[in-house]
Amino acid sequence: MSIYRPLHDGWTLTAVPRDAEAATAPPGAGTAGVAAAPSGAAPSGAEVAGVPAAVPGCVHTDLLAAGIIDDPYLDDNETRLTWIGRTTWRYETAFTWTPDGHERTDLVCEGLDTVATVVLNGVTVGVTANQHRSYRFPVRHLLREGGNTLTVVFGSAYDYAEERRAALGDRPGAYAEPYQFIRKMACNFGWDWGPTVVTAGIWRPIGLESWSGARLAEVRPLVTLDGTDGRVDVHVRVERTGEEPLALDVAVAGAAAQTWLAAGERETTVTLTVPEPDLWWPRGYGGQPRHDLTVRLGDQEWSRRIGFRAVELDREAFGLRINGEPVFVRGVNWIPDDCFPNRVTRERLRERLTQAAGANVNLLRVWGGGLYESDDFYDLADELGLLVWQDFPFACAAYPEEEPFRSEVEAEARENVTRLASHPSLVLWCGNNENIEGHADWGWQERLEGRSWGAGFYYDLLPRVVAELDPTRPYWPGSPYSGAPDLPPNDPSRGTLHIWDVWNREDYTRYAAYRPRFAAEFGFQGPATYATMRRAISGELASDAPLVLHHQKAIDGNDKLLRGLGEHLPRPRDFDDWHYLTQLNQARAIEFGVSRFRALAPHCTGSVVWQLNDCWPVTSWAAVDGDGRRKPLWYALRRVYADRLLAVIDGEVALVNDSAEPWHGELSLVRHDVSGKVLAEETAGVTVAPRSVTRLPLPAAVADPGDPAAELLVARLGETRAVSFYDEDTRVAFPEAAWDARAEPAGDGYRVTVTARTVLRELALFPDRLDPGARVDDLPVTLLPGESAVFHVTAGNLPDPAALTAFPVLRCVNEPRR
Ligand code: BMA
Repeated sequence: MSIYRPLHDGWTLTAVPRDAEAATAPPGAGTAGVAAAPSGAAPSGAEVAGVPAAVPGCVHTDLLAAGIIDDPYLDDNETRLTWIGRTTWRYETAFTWTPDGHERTDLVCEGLDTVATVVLNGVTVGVTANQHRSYRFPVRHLLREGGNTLTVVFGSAYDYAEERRAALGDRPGAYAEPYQFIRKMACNFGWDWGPTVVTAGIWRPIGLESWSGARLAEVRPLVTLDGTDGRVDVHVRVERTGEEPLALDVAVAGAAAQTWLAAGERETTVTLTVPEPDLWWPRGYGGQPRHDLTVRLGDQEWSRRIGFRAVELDREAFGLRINGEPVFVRGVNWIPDDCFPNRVTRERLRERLTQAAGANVNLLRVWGGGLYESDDFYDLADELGLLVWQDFPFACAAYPEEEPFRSEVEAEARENVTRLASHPSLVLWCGNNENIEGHADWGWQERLEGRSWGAGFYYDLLPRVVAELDPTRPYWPGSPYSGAPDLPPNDPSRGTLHIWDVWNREDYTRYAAYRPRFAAEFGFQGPATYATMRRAISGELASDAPLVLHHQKAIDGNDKLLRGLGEHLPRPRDFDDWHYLTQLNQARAIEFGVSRFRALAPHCTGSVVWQLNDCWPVTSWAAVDGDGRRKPLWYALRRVYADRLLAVIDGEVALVNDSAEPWHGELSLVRHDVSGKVLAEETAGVTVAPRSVTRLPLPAAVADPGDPAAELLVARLGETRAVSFYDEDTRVAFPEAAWDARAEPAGDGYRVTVTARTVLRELALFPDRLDPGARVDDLPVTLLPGESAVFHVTAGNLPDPAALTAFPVLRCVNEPRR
């Protein structure tokens, strides 16, 4: 019998004054001569003492809850909070304990962020410095009947990292912060979409586990297919205090086996075969059946839901095959959903992953500047059929390979490869984000002067760990990467590609010049939704207002937003224009890129848009903003990642059918003038085979406009419709928009019907302008005269529904000038 008791109550938080640190700080967290002075106005340790603390939690959220700091996500409060990351923090609690008759009691820490000294009743039981690991300390001999005290002292992450940097020599990175010198979520130190909020705290559960005789220490199920049979090799490790034989029972989907561990044995493998199980598939390819796999040792039970499926990676094309079928990846990059990951609940993950699935996404790439995510994350991905590509947590820097990092990296990799082995969604381990590219292309080699940069991790240690512990999953050394260390890593013709010249320098039409095998990152910024900006920023909202600029972390971000409008959209005259047009342009840019990459299948095998989500309210590349609201890009992703895509590309119609059924029907191509008059019409019967792309040249009558500035093309096949113009919007002679609109209560919100009297370019509705809780089902839509659009708005309460049909809620590109 084992007993688990969480220790989540009664914690307090105290800032340890600098002069008291020597006595409490762990080795390596000293301050001697390396730490810069705190840059914010720092309350002294005496000012923050005995504050009630949440466990799991972190210092920032505790101080916020206690009213000691302002919300780091609002205005520019971030700038006044730097001292937190430079302070030593003490968490303490007291608890009573009575001997429970067990031989062993362990203190189990599932996550300590990061430089921690764990002290029980005055005795140090552990000194740790890795947020990505869990720890277990045998403490039975230290526990007292009656009152006990548990203290966890967190040294400053900055002090630790800066000291390591001084000892090992500096290494280049994309940011001036020392994130590569500590095993902690890198983006906590600030990123080009994230604030600098260097956390500390007991960020995952902590508790006491008592047991006798033996304990199930580790279960690592490796699931493969053997022909049409499912096979699972269950690797089990036990920890034991005695030598009596131990019975182990393993069962899944009607198959079961018992095995015995003899005296002295601590590890065994049990193989179960399940004849012809229903297979687990990514969404769009089949169902996600899962089976309970249980492992029993005495009265201890470990159980996870596994899915039978096989993964292969074609290393030339970077093509994923699931159960033998090539899968075109319609992906998004995932960053930590909050700078304070303790706030990311299962409900929030469900909402976010459901948003990904709702945008017709089939893969999430967990980016290397973040975390190995929680069990909930992968469990939800399993359930929703979202494939997961997991980066090891290394990003955008040269990383030292010396101790303690070599041992820490090996330990965290072993733990997480084991922890995540049961999840069918997890299909790829990747060594890092952009570190191989940085080393090859960003001038790092000269600056390194021969110092280690992480190559030993990406080419040796990590692939060894994956091959040993989980040979069922492919490993790829980094992204971008071309398949061999001596090849240029960001070569479009091999492996994975990151495209960043668009956004940084080029017009988005440059996506058309790429023929990637696999586009693993490309993105374009847009501001957060209005309601999110309004919540996060006080005072005037103007694109160049200082507080608005504080929520833009990319170099020259707002200049790039404006430059990116190019000739595609008019110049904004005010904040409302800026907000609408730059959001729209973000959506267009990505729609432009993704439709081209999909049309290149099977030469191109995947597109992973940068990025799905945000960690706070910010102007960024995200489709869903920091408050969880969907930006126009989200709706664009849903269209451009749909199973069936119709796009007019360079004088051709591309018909992408990524479904299991053929797509046939009559393709209609109609050339109109901007008044709606039909100028030419062509039709053709088409059949697009399942999982294939057909490209048809446009017939001359619809390919060549009489006047490119005054005409447009409507292509239609079945339910799918695409409107394209022959010229950029800024050159099209649009009539001034006119429409009839009405809003009426419907269901749990309103139905807004808009009937066009003129062409309406990119008609969109932004109900969050009226009520932060209001959402619209779709946007934008381009209408021809006489056509109608019906928007469904979900909203609690709108005092004046007619506002749904007026500026700035309802807008289009050719709306009347105000
Ligand atoms: C890539 C990513 C991130 C970054 C993004 C936008 O480099 O890997 O590091 O946030 O581009 O610049």
